Amino acid sequence: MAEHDEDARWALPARALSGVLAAAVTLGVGELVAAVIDTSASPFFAVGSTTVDRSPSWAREFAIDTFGTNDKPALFAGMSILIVVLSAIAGLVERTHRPYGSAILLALGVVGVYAATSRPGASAAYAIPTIVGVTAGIVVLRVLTRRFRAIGDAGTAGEGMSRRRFLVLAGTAAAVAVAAGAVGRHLAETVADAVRNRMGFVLPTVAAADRAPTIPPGADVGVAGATTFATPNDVFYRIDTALQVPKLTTDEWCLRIHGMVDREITLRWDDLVARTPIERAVTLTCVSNEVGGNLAGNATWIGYPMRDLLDEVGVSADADMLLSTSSDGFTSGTPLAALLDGRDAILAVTMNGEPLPFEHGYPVRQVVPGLYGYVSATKWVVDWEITRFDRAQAYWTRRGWAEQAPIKTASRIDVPASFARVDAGTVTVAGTAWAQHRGISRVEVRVDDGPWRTATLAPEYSIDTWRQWTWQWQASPGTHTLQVRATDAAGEVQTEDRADPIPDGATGWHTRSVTVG
Ligand SMILES: Nc1nc2c(c(=O)[nH]1)N[C@H]1C(S)=C(S)[C@@H](COP(=O)(O)O)O[C@H]1N2
Ligand SMILES: [Mo]
Repeated sequence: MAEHDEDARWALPARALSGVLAAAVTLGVGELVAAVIDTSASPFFAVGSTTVDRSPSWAREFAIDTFGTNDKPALFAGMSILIVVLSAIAGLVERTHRPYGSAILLALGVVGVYAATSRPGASAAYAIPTIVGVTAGIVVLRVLTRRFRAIGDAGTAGEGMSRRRFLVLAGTAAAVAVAAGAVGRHLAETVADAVRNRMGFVLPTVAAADRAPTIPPGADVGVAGATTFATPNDVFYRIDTALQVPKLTTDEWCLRIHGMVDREITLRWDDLVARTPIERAVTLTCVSNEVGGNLAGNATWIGYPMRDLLDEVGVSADADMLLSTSSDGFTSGTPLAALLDGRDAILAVTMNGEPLPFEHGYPVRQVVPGLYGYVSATKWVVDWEITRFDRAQAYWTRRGWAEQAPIKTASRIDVPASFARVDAGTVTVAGTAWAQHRGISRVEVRVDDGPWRTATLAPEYSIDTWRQWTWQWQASPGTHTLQVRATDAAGEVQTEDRADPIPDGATGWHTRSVTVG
């Protein structure tokens, strides 16, 4: 009897583990099969992507506020915890109420199939990775949850399994899950073709007159911790809805231009690079950037003017929107007026002297000075529909964000750092300010609500880029509050009124507390 109790105690964790292993096999096998069919058919990533796409705006705001650019790892962690809990329950239930544990796995499979087959560009085949994965998972669950043989019964053949046999089977299931998952992820991630294609990318030659001006040494204020004028690619902020970065080759890429145009065309890579490129530095900003936040970056891009293409297809006078779509189904709605008013809106193919990183849109993305990214900066862009704002809605507009979203004037204190302690005397305060496509004409700093003092501006590079500034502060001991505000080139002072990022960008003055000791 004692032996029997001991066995039962051991059985519960073993049952829960069986469920978790069954789920792991489901996901691992699903990953492997998806690598063969299409990486976006992966059950795990399909459910994740669908969650991202279907989540309400407040959930997105909460995720970005709480996790910043770690919002994806946070989503994956949340999904993993949920899967572990549900599958452990499936393991426990399968032993006592067979086949309800299998039914839980099956239900998760239905969610996976639904998510996979509703991905952009999905076919019925997108269901296969989940179906194969769930089938394998249910087999594992049934095998591992067979009855244990009571201790001392070792001699009786056919009556349940021994602990040793369970451990061997469980170990095998774990190994299969890990191996299938690792191979699947590896195949998906390298996506060898696209990586090779990007490595062989030939940078376009830009005529001397179309090159970006050289960055003057003064554009960087040379203060440790201050924002650099040029943002290196590896630290450039990344915001998108893609859980798996699209990996297109230049051969696969094409841009279909259709809708309210005289001539529909499909532009292939060779057609694009036969055009005349220009090179420009442009500062991108995300509408989700909070006051004082760092969802902005400045790069030098080479690309092909969007206006030339629009002129070529002949845009109808009634149209007012360019609805651009990425290969993974994201859309943005850009006012045609902004694309035709002479600003340097381009289909960019390079970023800071290298082919676009995959994360930033390889092989082709839009860069439009003066507009927040969600209404203009479509990465992996493959489709342009010329339409009207009263006929079409883009991804974030459907989720409560504004149709029109010019970048608001903003300024930020970078140095001293948040809650820094500095020595009394002369303290260098430094930061950045932006008002893309209008330009920054002044930055002012004040201490403890005192009078505004004019900061020293770095030379203006262009109205489409941010402008760094410094201010020498005669700091007295104590805790002080620093505040900054910028004025754009039209003389409009940055508003003090606090607004949230949603629906069209945060406002308010950046404030920082500093202890002088
Ligand atoms: N395909 C695609 N393009 C996209 C997005 C996206 O989710 N998918 N996000 C946009 C948003 S909200 C911003 S702020 C910019 C960010 O560009 P970056 O990641 O290169 O900094 O990309 C834009 N382009
Ligand atoms: Mo954004």
